[in-house]
Amino acid sequence: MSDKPILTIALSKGRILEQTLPLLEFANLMPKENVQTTRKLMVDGPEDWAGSKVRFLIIRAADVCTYVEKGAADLGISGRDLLLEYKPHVYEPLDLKIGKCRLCVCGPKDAVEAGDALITGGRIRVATKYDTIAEDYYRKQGVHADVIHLYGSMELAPLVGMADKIVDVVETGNTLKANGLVEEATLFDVSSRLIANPASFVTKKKQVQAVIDQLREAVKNREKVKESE
Ligand code: PRT
Ligand code: MG
Repeated sequence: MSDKPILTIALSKGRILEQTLPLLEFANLMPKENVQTTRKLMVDGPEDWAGSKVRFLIIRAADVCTYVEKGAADLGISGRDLLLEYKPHVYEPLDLKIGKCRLCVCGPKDAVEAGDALITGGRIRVATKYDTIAEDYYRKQGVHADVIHLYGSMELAPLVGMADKIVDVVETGNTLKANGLVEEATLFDVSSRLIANPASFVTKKKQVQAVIDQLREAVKNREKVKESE
């Protein structure tokens, strides 16, 4: 039996996994199996990485901050959108500069272009999975947001008259356009962040710092390659 400490890293399955893997590869931190196809939720990584045995958790993007906050994972990769919404007690030592998008308030093209804010009696119906961000945004304008919590495809809600606006992330803008919506306001720029459990930062300082350093180099390398393209 190996008595090496285990370093657990939570990865978001879904759209940012594909951009995460080249960074892990550069850092020699690769999962032993293809995490894009395996049905396993826990996958082994290198047996000896900075004195630790590494393992990966492959979980829903919105759950990564929970695993890291609770200490079930030492490190994780999460979109800034989710960190701003859930405000987990974690450190955020590195911007990985992947999964770039922006968190926006969007509405029906005709209403936005006509300057109609769609506020009725100081209230507005907002479809989103970012409940707190949406409520805060409208509260600051003296408007009460009746939040309709959805898990995806927010763009449909105004189309069927269920909501006046949506608060969601936008990347190319193609989904908005295809559904007759436009951006009304940009709230935050988003990219994926490396996050760390505060206790792991102390108890596994050497390994956690090594991951930060190696991934920082991987990000720098990726930016350099992109510039030269
Ligand atoms: O999809 P699932 O329900 O499993 O989980 P999830 O939506 O939480 O995860 P996933 O993998 O879809 O997104 C994970 C993270 O990727 C998000 O938290 C963001 O930080 C980041 N990201 C980057 C995006 C996008 N770009 C993006 N374009 N997340 C979602 N989208 C969606 C958006 O919701 C909208 O429906 O893509 C659509 C808009 O794309 P465009 O290109 O048409 O503008
Ligand atoms: Mg999604």
